[in-house]
Amino acid sequence: MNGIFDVKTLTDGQFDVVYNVLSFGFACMLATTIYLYISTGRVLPKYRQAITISGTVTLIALYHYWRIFDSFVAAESEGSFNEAYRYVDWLLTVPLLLLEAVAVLALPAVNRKSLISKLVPASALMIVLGYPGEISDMTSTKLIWGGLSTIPFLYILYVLFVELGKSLEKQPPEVAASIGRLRILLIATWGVYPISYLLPVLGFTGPDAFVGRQIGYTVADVLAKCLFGLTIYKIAKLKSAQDSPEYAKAEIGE
Ligand code: RET
Repeated sequence: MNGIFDVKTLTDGQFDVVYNVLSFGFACMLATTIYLYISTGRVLPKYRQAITISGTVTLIALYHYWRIFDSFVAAESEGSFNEAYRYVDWLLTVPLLLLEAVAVLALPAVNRKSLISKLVPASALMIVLGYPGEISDMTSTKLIWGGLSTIPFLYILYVLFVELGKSLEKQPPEVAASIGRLRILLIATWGVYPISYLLPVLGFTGPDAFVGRQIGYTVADVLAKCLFGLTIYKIAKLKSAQDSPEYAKAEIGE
């Protein structure tokens, strides 16, 4: 049944849970997009791109949650629910999330380009390799593609923790602490995706695995996109205040 889950097999209670979770995801993306876009002017110009990218990530997700929600509701009568929207969403938003994290650091161009040239292709590869396993009902297929997708996943973590760690030493302590928290947030939320993916392998079957996966992916999306974007905004404000006393006085009152 190739990536298509038959929604008619859900109980009414399960249907409502997924319905509400998807609706919650949509509301979070909508609110965060508006908030981030109207806040771009509240940081110094060199940090604005990071905020704009963060708002664009939630805007792309807003569109996809609307499509996912629509497809889920339509599937109540037609049956089939397609998981491809999520993977298209991730294919666009995961590289952008990494770009926004690199952009807010305002690193020298060589460091920035080197990080981007590693992180962006690796993140796209991670999503593309995960998809064949996501849409398969066979445990072996899920494990093989999941395993392949884990290689770029681990590589991304290596780049973020080892290579980025070196440039953290050059940041002021308060900023370095915020960036440290950003990385913890990233690993804690990104880790939810492979766990949700593995639910069918871990013994959850049919509708239970479907409901668990929708909750896991949606909650992780809200944390990885909205909370992450808002943390980027906080870092941009901190760095703006460090860079400019006038800004600090006007924005933070210090
Ligand atoms: C897959 C397949 C199984 C193995 C791994 C995966 C990792 C997925 C990740 C997704 C992150 C998505 C984000 C979306 C938010 O915008 C593809 C589930 C490792 C890490 C951050």
